[in-house]
Amino acid sequence: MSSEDVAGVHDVVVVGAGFAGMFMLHRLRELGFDAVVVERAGGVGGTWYWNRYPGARCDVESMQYSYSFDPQLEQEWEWSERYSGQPEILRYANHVADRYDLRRDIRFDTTVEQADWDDEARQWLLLTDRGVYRARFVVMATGCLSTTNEPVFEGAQTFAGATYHTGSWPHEGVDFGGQSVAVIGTGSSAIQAIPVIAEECAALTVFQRTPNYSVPARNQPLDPAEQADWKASYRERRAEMLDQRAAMLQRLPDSEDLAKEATEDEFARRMEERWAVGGFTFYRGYGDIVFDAESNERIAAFVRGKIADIVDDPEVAALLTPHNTIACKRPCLDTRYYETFNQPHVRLVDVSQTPIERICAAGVVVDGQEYPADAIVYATGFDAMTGTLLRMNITGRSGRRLADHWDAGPRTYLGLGIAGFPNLFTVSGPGSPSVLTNMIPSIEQHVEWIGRCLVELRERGAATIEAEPDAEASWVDHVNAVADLTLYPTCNSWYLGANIPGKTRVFMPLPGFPPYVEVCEDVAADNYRGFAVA
Ligand code: NA7
Repeated sequence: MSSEDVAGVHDVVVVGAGFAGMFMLHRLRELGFDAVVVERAGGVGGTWYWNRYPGARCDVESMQYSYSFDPQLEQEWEWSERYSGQPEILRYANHVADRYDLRRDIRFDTTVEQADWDDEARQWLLLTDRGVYRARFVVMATGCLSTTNEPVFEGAQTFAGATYHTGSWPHEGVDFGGQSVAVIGTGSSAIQAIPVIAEECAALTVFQRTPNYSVPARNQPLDPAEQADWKASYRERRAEMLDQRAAMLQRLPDSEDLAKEATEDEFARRMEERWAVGGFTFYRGYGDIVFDAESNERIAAFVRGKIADIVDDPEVAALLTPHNTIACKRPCLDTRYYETFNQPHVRLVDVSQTPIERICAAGVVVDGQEYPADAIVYATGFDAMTGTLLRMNITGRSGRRLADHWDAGPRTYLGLGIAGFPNLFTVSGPGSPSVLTNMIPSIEQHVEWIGRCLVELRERGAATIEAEPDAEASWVDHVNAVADLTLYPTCNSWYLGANIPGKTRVFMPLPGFPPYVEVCEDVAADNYRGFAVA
């Protein structure tokens, strides 16, 4: 089928068959809509389909990183570890696809190349590499981290060995046995991958531009009694999760205490306890970590002390030690990350002052020195939150391009709708809590909201819904104002788009899940306030 052929006309086309797209399809079917999903991959799972790098694992605990929409699914599925690895999460995604017979309405290996609003027909026209789809509504379930960031290094094409990106890892896996491997980047993907690659390869060279704080995940097999305990009270625990600012429960209670006010003893005791428990609970020992620079620095200093304790060579420890705000970039969890640098075959190269100069046939060149490699792993992250949407060449009313509308950073109403782009919904879009939360509950909340909205439109006989420009402008102001209350905008994170050269710096997600949900509910109850319905 060519890109010109009409592939289908539907009520709704959902783009993406990750956790958002799969649940959206299931819900739309239940609500009586004719929907299809188009998906560029050959299978379901979204981020878990692509990110198959060694050590890939979810940082949210398994009992919470799972769907809640079907209590039977929740009860029947058995997780094996505290945090699930990528293969297990992908098995879960495939199980969901089979269980709800989703595949018959998913068009795999289909990439959206353009999406145009047809004002006359009041329909979207989606041009894919496998034909044209027409639909009254489009739901972009395209994920926040689905377009890889591939920095251009001079000479990269001349490299004689194999290259990989953590975000699009070969399905058959990679055998690094006996090889000399270069890893570029030290974000959360690299922090997970480095210890595992180091176990396999003969020599590992890590090129670090910015050191990162990381806390032990303390992954372990999931205790069957703990799993049974969760299952016995899943409803209550899910409700409790939704009351948390990141839509997840921690192993130790969140505290609202101020770190700067704690005594030395109390501070050390609490931090040690949380370091030992591991996971994001570490970041919740004090309520002001992302609000108060002095408190933040105290917690950062604790982690710096841990790095100094773990890493044998003081020079390497110093290089691995971050000095920026902790938890300002996406917090990392690890399994023996800092320890890996004590191994004799692992070398750390600082590229903060002298960037990677070029890549040559034999390896990576920094400051005139050549570091030989048989393989290069780019762990260089993603064009987060907006990259995938912008790549789809979306045009709205009067041919306005999304790229122009978002010229000064993403603009949305509630992270769900965009002014001038009728009948287009974004799941976990910029301006919603998305990446600052446990993604699955956030996805479920958006999917439920969109589903209810479509039913409402159908009942009213309305053909379009569109964010009003004023509502969108106030929402953008609101997101900025909330972000400005925190320390988040102070560092070069992908939350801000700072990792992509030339990308406008705007803090994209909205901190705080429960107040956000309240606003969404309120908007719906108030006749979809801020949306024009016609
Ligand atoms: P991240 O967190 O964006 O990390 C990318 C890393 O790559 C980071 O250390 C970057 O350094 C580094 N990088 C990027 N470009 C370059 C160049 N040109 N030279 C050297 N180093 C470079 O991506 P991840 O995949 O680790 O994690 C993304 C999210 O996926 C994660 O937060 C989870 O939510 C799941 P920098 O810090 O920019 O100096």
